[in-house]
Amino acid sequence: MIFPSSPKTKQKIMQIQWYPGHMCKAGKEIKDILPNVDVIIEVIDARIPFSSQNPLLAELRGNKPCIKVFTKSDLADAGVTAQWQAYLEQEQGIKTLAVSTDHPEKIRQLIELCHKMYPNVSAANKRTQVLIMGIPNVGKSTLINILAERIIAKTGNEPAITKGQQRINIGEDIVLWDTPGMLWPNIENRHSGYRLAITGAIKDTAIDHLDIVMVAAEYLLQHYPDALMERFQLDTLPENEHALLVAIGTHRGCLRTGGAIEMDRVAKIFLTEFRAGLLGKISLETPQMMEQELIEVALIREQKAAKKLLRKQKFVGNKATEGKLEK
Ligand SMILES: Nc1nc2c(ncn2[C@@H]2O[C@H](COP(=O)(O)OP(=O)(O)OP(=O)(O)O)[C@@H](O)[C@H]2O)c(=O)[nH]1
Ligand SMILES: [Mg+2]
Repeated sequence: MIFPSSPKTKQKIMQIQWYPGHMCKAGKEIKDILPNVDVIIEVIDARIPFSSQNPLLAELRGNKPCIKVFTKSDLADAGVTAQWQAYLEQEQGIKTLAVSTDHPEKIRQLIELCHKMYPNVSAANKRTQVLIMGIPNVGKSTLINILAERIIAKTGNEPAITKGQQRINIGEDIVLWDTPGMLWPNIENRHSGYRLAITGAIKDTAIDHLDIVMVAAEYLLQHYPDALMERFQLDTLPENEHALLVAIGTHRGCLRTGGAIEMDRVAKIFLTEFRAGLLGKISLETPQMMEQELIEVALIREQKAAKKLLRKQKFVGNKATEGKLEK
C-alpha cells in the first residue's frame, strides 16, 4: 500500500467565505422589516452555537425579544448544548430552546414562548410578527412547516434552498417571516468558517473537502476519540488526522490502482457520515473555546489596524519627501 506523502499534523487554517448576491439582498430586506417585527427567532445549529450566530444581530435587534432556537440538537452533545443555553440566556431579552425534528411537539412550544416574550399583542389587537432568521441549511423552513402544521416552505439538505422572503400566517395570532439562509460578508474567525463548512452551511462547491475534513478530524481525535474508534472500527487511535484518514481509507477500501489512498473520497465519506450523525452526538465548540477565539480575533483586528496605520504613515511621509524634492 502507498501512503500519501507529507502528512499534515497541524492544519493551516485559511479564511473561508461564501456570500452570494441573494444573501446581501436578504440582509437588506431583513433590515427593512425589522421595525415591524415583535419577536426575532434566530435559528442556530446546536453543533456550532457560536459560529452559527449572526454577529450583526446583536446591534440590529436593539431591545427586541429574541429566541435562539438550537436546531439539529439530535446531532449535538447534549451536555455541551445545555452549557450553551445557560451561557446565552445570561443576556437580557434572550431565551433559548433546543429542538430537533424527532420531537416536533417541543418545536410547537415556540408559539407559547413567543406569546410570553411579547405579551402586549392582544391589547394592540394585532398579530405577533415573528422573524425567523439564521444561517443556510440550519432548518428554518423545516421549523416553519412544523409550526404551520403543513408543508408551506421548501426544504432540502443543502444550503440556499430558500431564496426569498415569505410571510406565513400560522394562526394562534402569529405571523412568521421565513427568510433565506444568511452568512455575513466577512467571517472573521477562521475556525468558524471551517465549522460552518463542516456542518453544511457553506455550499460544497465553495470548499475543499479534504481541507475541512483535516480540521474536523484533528478536533474529533482530541475531543471524541471513542466515537471515531467505534464508527470506523479502529483498534488503536491514529496519532494524527492524516493517519486517521489513511486508516479510514484502508478500512473502507478507498484505494487507487497501485494502492494509494483516495483521500478525497475518504474526506467525502467522513463528511457525509459526520453530517448524518453516524459518528454520534458531537458538538464542535464550547463557550470557553468561543471566548478564547474572540480574544484571537480582537488581536488579529488590532494587528491589521496597526499595519494599515503604518502604511498610511509611510504614504504620507513619502508624499512629504516628494514635495520637498520638487521644491
Ligand atoms: N438531523 C436533523 N436534521 C434536520 C433538523 N431540522 C432540519 N433538518 C434538516 O436540515 C436540512 C435543511 O433544512 P431546511 O429547513 O431546508 O433549512 P433552511 O434553514 O430553511 O435552509 P435554507 O433555506 O437553504 O437557508 C434538511 O435536510 C432538513 O431535513 C433536525 O432537527 N435534525
Ligand atoms: Mg429555507
